[in-house]
Amino acid sequence: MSEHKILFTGTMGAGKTTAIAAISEVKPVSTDVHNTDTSVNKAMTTVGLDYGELTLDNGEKLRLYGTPGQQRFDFMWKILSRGALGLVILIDNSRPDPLADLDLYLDGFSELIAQAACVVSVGKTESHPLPDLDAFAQRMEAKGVLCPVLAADVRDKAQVLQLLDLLLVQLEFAS
Ligand SMILES: Nc1nc2c(ncn2[C@@H]2O[C@H](COP(=O)(O)OP(=O)(O)O)[C@@H](O)[C@H]2O)c(=O)[nH]1
Ligand SMILES: [Mg+2]
Repeated sequence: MSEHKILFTGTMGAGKTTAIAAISEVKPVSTDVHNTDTSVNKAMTTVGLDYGELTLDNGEKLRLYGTPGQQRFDFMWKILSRGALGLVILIDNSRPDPLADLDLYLDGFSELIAQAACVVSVGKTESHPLPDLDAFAQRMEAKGVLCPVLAADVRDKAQVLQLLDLLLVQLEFAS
């Protein structure tokens, strides 16, 4: 049985913990600790890792990691990226500058994105439709990055599975 590592990244509150919990077949591990960053309206935040597992129909096991969101932990992004097959970038569209958030992760994970599959998932679009998907696509195009971008609500298991499908299709595991 083969195993593959998939990363979920994004700002605090973008939905890394939610997404992994939605699809993990084991009780997810989350190192959420008390948030001392008062600029973020969220009781808990992830300074470490999320971890979950999902077995695909073909028997392959996905190890799902949520990265720390904050740039000051970008040294961990590199460590986590080793051997990863795919990256899901979660965008919180209710934040002040979601396109700048995208840039942060495109740059921070540029090596992984060049070698592996990626997908950009824009969340909270029901209340915050802008920037629209075109704007994200254009931002990537400007950087020469080609990742599918779609709106998704990671509270919904089916939508998180769809994100994984989009990664796996790029890796041609879907066949
Ligand atoms: N309304 C709405 N809430 C969302 C959506 N996606 C995620 N959330 C919520 O946003 C929060 C994300 O928190 P969490 O998963 O802890 O984010 P993390 O810091 O990236 O791990 C949760 O309260 C989710 O229920 C969405 O598309 N719409
Ligand atoms: Mg979290």
